[in-house]
Amino acid sequence: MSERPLRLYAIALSHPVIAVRGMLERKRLPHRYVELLAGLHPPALFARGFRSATVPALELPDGSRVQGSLAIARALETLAPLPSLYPAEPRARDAADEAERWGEAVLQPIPRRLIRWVLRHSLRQRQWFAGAATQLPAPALAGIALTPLVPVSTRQSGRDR
Ligand SMILES: N[C@@H](CCC(=O)N[C@@H](CS)C(=O)NCC(=O)O)C(=O)O
Repeated sequence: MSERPLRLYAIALSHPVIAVRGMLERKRLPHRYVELLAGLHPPALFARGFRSATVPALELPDGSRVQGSLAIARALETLAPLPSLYPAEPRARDAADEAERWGEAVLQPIPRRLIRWVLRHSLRQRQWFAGAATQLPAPALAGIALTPLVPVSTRQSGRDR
């Protein structure tokens, strides 16, 4: 019987998802890309057995689930060590680890907060988002439909400032 493929659960425009797609590409790992509806992805992840609300979320061939781009990088290194995502030379490796930590803790939250703010405050941005980041039809109308959902979604993820 053939092994289950890796499955990457994602939403469009997510920067950590784009990072994980780069990792899978570098390692040439075949996988299924499953795009969820942005904003409603947390319940979709829980329904699939994940324990937290964020993408990227990866299901491994043995059925185990990993979330968070850093944890996914480590899991992929274990699953397929070569080619490595990291430099071999120890000092370069330390620098790569530091850059990775900074990217996750400091850089990542900035665009996330910006997009939540503009989605709350601008209908035009909600309409753009509906077209660019969801599979919803008729972005102009979908943007209006998102109006009451955006504050709920940002409150749920605790980042509505
Ligand atoms: N540090 C995490 C961040 C994951 C994250 O916050 N993903 C966003 C999309 S970019 C998300 O799914 N947010 C949903 C929520 O916070 O409820 C990583 O690198 O994977």
